[in-house]
Amino acid sequence: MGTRQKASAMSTTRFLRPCTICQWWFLLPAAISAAVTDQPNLPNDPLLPEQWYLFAPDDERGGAGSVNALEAWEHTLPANPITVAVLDSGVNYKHPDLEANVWKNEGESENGKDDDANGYIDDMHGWDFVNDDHDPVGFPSREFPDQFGHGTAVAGLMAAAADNGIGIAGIGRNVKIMPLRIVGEPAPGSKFHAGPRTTLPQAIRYAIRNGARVIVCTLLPVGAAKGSVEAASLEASLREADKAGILLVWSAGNQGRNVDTDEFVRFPRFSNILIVGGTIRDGGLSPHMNFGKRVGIAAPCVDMVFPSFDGYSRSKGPGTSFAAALVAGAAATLLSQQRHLTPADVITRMQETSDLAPDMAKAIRGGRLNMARLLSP
Ligand SMILES: [Ca+2]
Ligand SMILES: [Ca+2]
Ligand SMILES: [Ca+2]
Repeated sequence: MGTRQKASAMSTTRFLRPCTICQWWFLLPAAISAAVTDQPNLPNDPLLPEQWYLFAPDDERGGAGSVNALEAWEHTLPANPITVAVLDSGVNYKHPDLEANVWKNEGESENGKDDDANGYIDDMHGWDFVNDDHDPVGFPSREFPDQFGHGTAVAGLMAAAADNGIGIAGIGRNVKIMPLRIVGEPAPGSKFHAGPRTTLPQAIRYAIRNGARVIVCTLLPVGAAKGSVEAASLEASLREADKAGILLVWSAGNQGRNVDTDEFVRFPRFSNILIVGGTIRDGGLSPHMNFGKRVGIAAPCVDMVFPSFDGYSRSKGPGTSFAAALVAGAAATLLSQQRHLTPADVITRMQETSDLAPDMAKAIRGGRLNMARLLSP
């Protein structure tokens, strides 16, 4: 990163730092072919065999740290979808593996008018709060290579279409993605550019007022001065989300530090917020990921394959963004089956059904996500 670019990045992200999930993503051709197992009931997505965390712990494709989504899906009935707002760098909602599961604003049509009078013109599929426009797709950016496709990865791990013969299977069932772009550079030629201090509370309010039951956010709140307008605005929006009964899934971050201390005291404290840590393939916590008693649960955060801006990418991680995406997908699946659950209920249920690896109880509050047990009748 050059000096000018660095300065620009600093100025827009001092309040929120992008999780560094992506060292750099290895871009793969759009059409990846892989051997698909002919096991009955297994979704036909060609990259599924690489999604190790979906398999049973005793399956050689899975391992001790997997969350057994395959078994969870057997217990999951088709249901009206739960909308999850993805507050991130944008989502390529036209990606062929995502488009079937993107939220659509039924009250809106593309005509230059705010048909549903929600304050946003032509917000068919969410909103770009960075550019203040109706297209939250984000865009590939040379200045922000680490944000390239970040939101698309999170959305895909959570809710890519399963059993559609392409790419991966998202972990969630009955889940819709609401793309809300809150961080990144302005589009070329755009005059408007808002930073995360502004966009985060706006996006939280949009999610609340447009039907999301879950919000997933993978950016760390660091450094909003206490008593500042920005801090007050965020606090007010978070209180509103808590009152509205919306589960907020927040990644713990990737600094290897204790979130109960120092700068992380700014992690908001509301009962609807679930902070997610990261585990590795053997099921233990990743030593590189943040921990602490405020971390409510952990989930796999390594060796991922996911939709990218124009195809699929792989990352070894580690990154709690991955883990947060998996937890948000599992939580939304649970809510689709038991719609009356409050965020606190969901958090308790996830913790009670989680698995404890050795020494995990000392480091975080919950254990590792066990999706099969979470969804078992
Ligand atoms: Ca509208
Ligand atoms: Ca319209
Ligand atoms: Ca797929």
